[in-house]
Amino acid sequence: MNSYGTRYRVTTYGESHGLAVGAIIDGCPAGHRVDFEAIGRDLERRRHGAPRQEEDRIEWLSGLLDGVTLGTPIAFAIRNRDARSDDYENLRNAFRPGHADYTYHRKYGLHDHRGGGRASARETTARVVAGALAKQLLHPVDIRAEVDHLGPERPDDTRGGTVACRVLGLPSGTGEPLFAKLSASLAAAMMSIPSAIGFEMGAGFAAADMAGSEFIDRWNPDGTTQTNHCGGIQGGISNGMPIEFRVAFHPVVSLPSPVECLTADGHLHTLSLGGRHDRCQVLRTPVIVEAMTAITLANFKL
Ligand code: EPS
Repeated sequence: MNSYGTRYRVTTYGESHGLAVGAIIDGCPAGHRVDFEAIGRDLERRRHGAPRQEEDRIEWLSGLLDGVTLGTPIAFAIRNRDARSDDYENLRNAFRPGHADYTYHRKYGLHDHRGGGRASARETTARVVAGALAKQLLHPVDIRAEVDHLGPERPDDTRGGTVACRVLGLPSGTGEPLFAKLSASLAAAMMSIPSAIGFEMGAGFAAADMAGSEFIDRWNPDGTTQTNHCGGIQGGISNGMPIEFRVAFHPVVSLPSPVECLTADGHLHTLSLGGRHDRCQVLRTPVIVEAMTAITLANFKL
């Protein structure tokens, strides 16, 4: 499944070391004048600090006339120009512990070993572009994510962390009861981001240890609440308070030091990994969280 959304449907394509990554966005309404600079700013936030030097220049292929959306599918491509596939030769038939390469191979019988292939963070460039456009459709709703916490820094190692996201100005009534709860939809969107390993709304896991009298968000007469332990969602539907959630990301599993890998024929070999991997990808992740939030909310809005 490479598509996300029904009304604002984003289909991403591309492997880390293929010709390009990109997406087709179907369902973007006609007549929207695209703010290309805002999209460029979000792409730069994602790119900044990446060990691989990609220009991330967007080629718009369809769906626009003079910078205005036509209501037809919007397709774009971002060429991969700095891939060094030879760096991955020793991973053609060997699997890093914890990497998607292994499960892709088990499922399909083959996988693109170059730079993580489809599982690479490179794919998230397409999400950020589609999300930056979705943000514009949601105006004046404001989506802000930032690094909340980082794991300890250790020499020659990677580290994870959490990203906190806040949505301001979302009217009450967004989300559907039961199976398309806004909370459930956001959880699915966040857990689709590479290396996501946890999701919590409002007080989240800490709510399990709170008494009911501590947890409840007491009313103000205008329907706002004095606290926001539920993260702005009651019964799966936004209540008009800020939407607040956090996403935990595990450390990058491509370690800088040699690691024991499993070969396709069942042997363990200690390998030094090539490739250029983030020591802490969490620093580049907030804009991806914002993008997946925007795409989710655009679907509900449309
Ligand atoms: C990645 C490995 C690296 C990262 C890449 C994600 O690629 P390479 O080894 O080909 O240099 O740079 O991320 C990006 C290129 C990007 O734009 O975020 C991986 O293992 O996921």
